[in-house]
Amino acid sequence: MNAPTKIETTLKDWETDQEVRWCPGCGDYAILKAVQRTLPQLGCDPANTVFVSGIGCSSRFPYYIESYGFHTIHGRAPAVATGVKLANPDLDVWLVTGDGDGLSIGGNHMMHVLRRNVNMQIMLFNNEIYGLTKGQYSPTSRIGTSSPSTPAGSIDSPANPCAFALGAGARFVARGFDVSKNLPDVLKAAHAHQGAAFIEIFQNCIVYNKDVFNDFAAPKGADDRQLWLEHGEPMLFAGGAKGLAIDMETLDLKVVDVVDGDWEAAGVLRHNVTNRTIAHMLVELTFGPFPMPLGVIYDDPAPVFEQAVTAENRRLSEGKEPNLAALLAKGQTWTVEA
Ligand SMILES: Cc1ncc(C[n+]2csc(CCOP(=O)(O)OP(=O)(O)O)c2C)c(N)n1
Ligand code: SF4
Ligand SMILES: [Mg+2]
Repeated sequence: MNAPTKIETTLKDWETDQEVRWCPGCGDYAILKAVQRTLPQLGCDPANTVFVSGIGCSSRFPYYIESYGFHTIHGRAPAVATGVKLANPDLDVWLVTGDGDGLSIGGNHMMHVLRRNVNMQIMLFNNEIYGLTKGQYSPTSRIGTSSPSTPAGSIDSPANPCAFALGAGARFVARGFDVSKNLPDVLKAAHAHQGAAFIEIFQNCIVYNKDVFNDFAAPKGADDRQLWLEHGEPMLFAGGAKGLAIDMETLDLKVVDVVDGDWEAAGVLRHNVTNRTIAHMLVELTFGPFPMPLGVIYDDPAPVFEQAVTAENRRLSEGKEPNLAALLAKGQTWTVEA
């Protein structure tokens, strides 16, 4: 996050004149609207905002936001976004990527933007497929996913984006999904966080991986299958009839029944966004026996990269006159004879 001044805008101010080229019914539309609705609420200034993406359907995003933007090359949005942030730390930078862009070709770059803690919001649209290139399986595709590149069903063990982010050292990890009414709140929390804020957004690719998130995202039965986390609040779901507690024998999470609303008696945990150990447990939960943890899973700020770089540059250049010619001629030069 960074926004030296807040200004008033409306959703319309963030819309472009570009024709939106996603398939009808694609979850990307809902995410776009959620972002366009949230930016005015945050007081963001289009002149101070930059959206940086890689390649993929999701990465078309910058075309549709009336701000500055870069549609870069496959997997390299983190490198370009880091450059943008270092060149002008006052800019409010949003990175948009897909499960393929961010975790296949760009997995390496994603790791470093997180570990360096460059101050930006990172939205990874996870549709568990390569949408743009016509539906090949991706690093997040489930075992058995049938696709042009896995006609007999995928046998790869899928990557877990939030576990990856935590493992890479991310200080903010959250989850949402395309049509969720809570997505703007997740985006606001990410924006308020100083540092790399990683958000996995489950997104329905209606053409190549239709409704794979319906098990928890469909409105019917959502209450039993979604666990919306809130700092300081008990981890309750199923209308408060169930919750998550620690199993003292296995030291893992377990689902407990809550009788008469007495969640404390049932041992239900109170969510603490700064608890990294519990965050690891939450992102690793198997959906089915457990609900899907959503919202802000982890939020514990640490010093940000660009401030350290700026401070070091200042320290090293203090009292010195810049002299490019001297720098270029300073040793380690040689002449190549023909
Ligand atoms: C260097 C390079 N390799 C491969 C491609 C082909 N390619 C374009 S997008 C893409 C995958 C996109 O998947 P994802 O990031 O999940 O985005 P989605 O389309 O699903 O939103 C691939 C493999 C490319 N454009 N450049
Ligand atoms: S291919 Fe899938 S992800 Fe891409 S625009 Fe179409 S529905 Fe959306
Ligand atoms: Mg994808």
